[in-house]
Amino acid sequence: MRPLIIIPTYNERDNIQKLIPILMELDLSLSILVVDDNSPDGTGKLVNDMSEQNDRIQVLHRPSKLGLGSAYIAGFKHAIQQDVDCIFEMDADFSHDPNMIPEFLEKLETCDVVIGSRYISGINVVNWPMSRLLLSYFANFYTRIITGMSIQDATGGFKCFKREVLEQIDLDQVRSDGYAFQIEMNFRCWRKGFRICEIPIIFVDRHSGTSKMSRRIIYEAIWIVWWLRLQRLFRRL
Ligand SMILES: Nc1nc2c(ncn2[C@@H]2O[C@H](COP(=O)(O)OP(=O)(O)OP(=O)(O)O)[C@@H](O)[C@H]2O)c(=O)[nH]1
Ligand SMILES: [Mg+2]
Repeated sequence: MRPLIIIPTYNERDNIQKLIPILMELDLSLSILVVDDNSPDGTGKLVNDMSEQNDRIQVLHRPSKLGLGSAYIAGFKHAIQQDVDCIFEMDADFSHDPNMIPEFLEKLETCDVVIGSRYISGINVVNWPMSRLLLSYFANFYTRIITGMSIQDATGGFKCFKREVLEQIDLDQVRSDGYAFQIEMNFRCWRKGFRICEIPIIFVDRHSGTSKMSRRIIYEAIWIVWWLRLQRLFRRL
């Protein structure tokens, strides 16, 4: 398996500087694609310097903060042009433990999409305020009810797709950006009949840097699940 790990970044200099060497030491034949939105803290420049030293590290520069969903779409399009077998989504801020990657790869032998789930085998979230945990937990409950998907953690951002999955999804049609982006990608995979599996992960709140969580991200997720339901009803998805 040749995995590609996509990491979108916006002002994650300290985190990415530590994360990339850890990923490289995992001794998997993985490569890394950072999608940076011209971070004012110089994240893009830092990764650029790293990529000149190591051809397993790549960086895609975008002109400004254009959103998480579109960063992943740009990364996916780039990824499927390359000789890789599976594509990961991963945050830069150490909420996602790099040591879990081998377990995703193992699970991929029997599934097409593997989601790192905070909500199977209990609630595995460390250091989040109760309000945020409740929001996330409720968002997942709401998503299950409205969309009909039985995924426990549909908003999680640590996941892996077989390349065939991303090749078959019409990436230009994906419209959402924040947590809704994760829900929409899962929904599209589910409607195409791909096997979606979850494995338990422990999610830890960001080590450093600032949060990009916003009200807009929540509102988007609220209406997108209804939009997905309608798309399904009219058999457009
Ligand atoms: N390229 C790009 N990356 C982004 C954007 N928004 C967020 N990110 C990155 O996406 C990943 C997830 O974003 P986070 O801000 O950690 O989102 P979160 O985990 O829900 O919330 P916090 O950890 O509380 O900030 C991180 O690596 C961010 O740097 C964006 O607009 N563009
Ligand atoms: Mg985070």
